[in-house]
Amino acid sequence: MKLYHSPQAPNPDRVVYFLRAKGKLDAVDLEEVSIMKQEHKTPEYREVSPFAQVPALVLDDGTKITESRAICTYFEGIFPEPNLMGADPKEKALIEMWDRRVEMMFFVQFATWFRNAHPMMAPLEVPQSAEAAAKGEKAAKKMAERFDAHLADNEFLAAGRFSIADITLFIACGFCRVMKYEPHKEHANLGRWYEAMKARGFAG
Ligand SMILES: N[C@@H](CCC(=O)N[C@@H](CS)C(=O)NCC(=O)O)C(=O)O
Repeated sequence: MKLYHSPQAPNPDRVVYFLRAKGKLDAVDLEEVSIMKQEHKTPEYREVSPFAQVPALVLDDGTKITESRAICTYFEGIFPEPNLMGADPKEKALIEMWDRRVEMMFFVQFATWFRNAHPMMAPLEVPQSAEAAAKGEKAAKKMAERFDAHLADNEFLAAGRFSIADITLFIACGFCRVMKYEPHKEHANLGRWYEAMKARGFAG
């Protein structure tokens, strides 16, 4: 199977880190797609990913899976160990709850800020909107405070153990650097958690 990815872009990185945490990065052929060169907008790549987004996974039978979390769900199914998405209904629900909070209430908000404010994104976000940027910034920073408060009493984000929710938050926090914003340096609990994730190297 082939995984289309863009190094340093957060959604593809999320999938690559997930697969690495499974110890299965060598199970896929990695093909790089440069977003900055707009390679994701070519007719050939749109055959793989009609919405022109990265990552995308193409299975050996030709099935195309886009959406980073859906790709992770597939990997979780074929590579069950170590479990990263929940082993029973309660864990699955708690992990999904936190993972969706990271994705929708933090990362999408941050991306709205970044895409609407960073000059590098001007060719991709047409037109950029200062108002949208300000709303995204405010919402993302508010959510970082909530993660920090949660991590005051919790070693991991969800279900008391390492999971996809930690991977998604780790990637998102690291990516915030592009706006000279490092939530893990502004919040002590988030900082302690971030260092623990780094030290762990996502070995599972
Ligand atoms: N919801 C999608 C989002 C994918 C996405 O937005 N990918 C970005 C890279 S991080 C992209 O392809 N951007 C291209 C563009 O905005 O033109 C997922 O989780 O896979």
